[in-house]
Amino acid sequence: MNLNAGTAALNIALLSGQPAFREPLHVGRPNVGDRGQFLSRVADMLDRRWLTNDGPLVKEFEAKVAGIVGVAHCVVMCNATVALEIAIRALELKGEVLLPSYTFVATAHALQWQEITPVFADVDPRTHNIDPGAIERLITPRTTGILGVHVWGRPCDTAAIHRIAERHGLKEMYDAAHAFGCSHSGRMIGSFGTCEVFSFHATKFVNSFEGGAVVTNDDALASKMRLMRNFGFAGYDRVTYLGTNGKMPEICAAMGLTSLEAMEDIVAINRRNYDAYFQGLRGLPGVSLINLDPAERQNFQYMVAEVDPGLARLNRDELVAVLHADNVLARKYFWPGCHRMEPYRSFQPNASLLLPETERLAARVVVLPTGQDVTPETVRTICAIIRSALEHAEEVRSALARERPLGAEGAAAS
Ligand code: T4K
Repeated sequence: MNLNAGTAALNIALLSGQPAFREPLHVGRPNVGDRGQFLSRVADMLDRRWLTNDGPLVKEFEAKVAGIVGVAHCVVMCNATVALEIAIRALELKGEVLLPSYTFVATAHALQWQEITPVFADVDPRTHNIDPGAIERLITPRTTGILGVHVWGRPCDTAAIHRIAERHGLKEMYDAAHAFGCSHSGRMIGSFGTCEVFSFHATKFVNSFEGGAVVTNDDALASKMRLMRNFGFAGYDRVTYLGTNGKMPEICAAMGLTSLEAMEDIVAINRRNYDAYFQGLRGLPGVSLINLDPAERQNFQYMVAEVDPGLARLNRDELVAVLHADNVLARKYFWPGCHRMEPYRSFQPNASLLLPETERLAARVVVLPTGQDVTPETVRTICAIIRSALEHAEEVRSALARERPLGAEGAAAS
């Protein structure tokens, strides 16, 4: 049991010196499927002596992912960042591409790595996703595409983005790193735009240790990406395209297949925790959890709260510091926004003026632990810490001021 004995609702480590949890509770602790199945796949792989390069486990993983999403092609890669890079190059994006700044920095890096300028559009604060209304005014003659991100697995307004893309002759693709297993208007995410990219990183809903995939219904694009992920080899000694090494090894596909088999169990666990958090934080002024549409399929992988500094008695950073002291390693994704990270910060020093909603959101969001390692009892303790901290806001603030000299970011910045 991870809980420290004698944890009472009013005990928060910042005031008592006694953390609620002995071991750190991480956001993004991997979920692990059936070990027996995984190990037997690995044993078969070793017997076959086929370890990488489009092996049978990779092919099986691709077929299963494509089947779940309902698309013609799934091209798996070593991670989603490389998958984004390959998809961007295969789509022949260049010049400028529109995307949100409120995303993991890999989305922007995948463009900049190819000397394409990421142009950050503001987000809709209700969905945390790129605001179609903000896209159109940023389009210039150099714009070639829109790269939407389904943040937390909640879909972008794909219909509006599609209309804009068509009107301006732009390519449309999505970073669906968070959205495997989620649907939008009854259709699985993965089937929107020309292509979409999933992440199967260890911290994701379905994981293959490291991994990613591009899914598409475009036959020519899929063939091109298969060449690109394998140095451009179209057979022994014949290179027909500029390529890289984006291959997924067989052991990763073994984990991915095992993880796919555990999907329903993990959804059930995440859903149970989601309900427990809603119950635990109900009625708390200034702290709200994001809603997921019950009519759609959800993976419930991210447990996302917003702290309204006008209503809550502590701000987000103060609350994160409280939670860290209790060994709850809540995260401030995606603070401070890509536009405030290098190299974008130097390239576009005034970007924040165009991104007021992104700035506001990045200062409010806190992501809480969920997944197999988190029980409803753990959730109740986390919620009790949050309630207690807000009830004792003045004492918390004094304790934080004693711990951190003015202006220091401390634990909350990590
Ligand atoms: N697009 C979007 C929108 C994304 O969110 C991401 C990745 C990408 C693209 C790129 O996908 P990949 O190229 O990674 O496939 C984590 C993940 O590393 C990253 O994949 C993810 N998004 C992002 C949202 O979160 P970090 O740097 O914040 O955390 P990390 O990986 O150190 O893990 C978080 C915590 O989980 C750790 O503090 C400890 C725990 N952990 C982690 C691992 C890997 C474990 O307990 N065991 C583990 O094996 O980025």
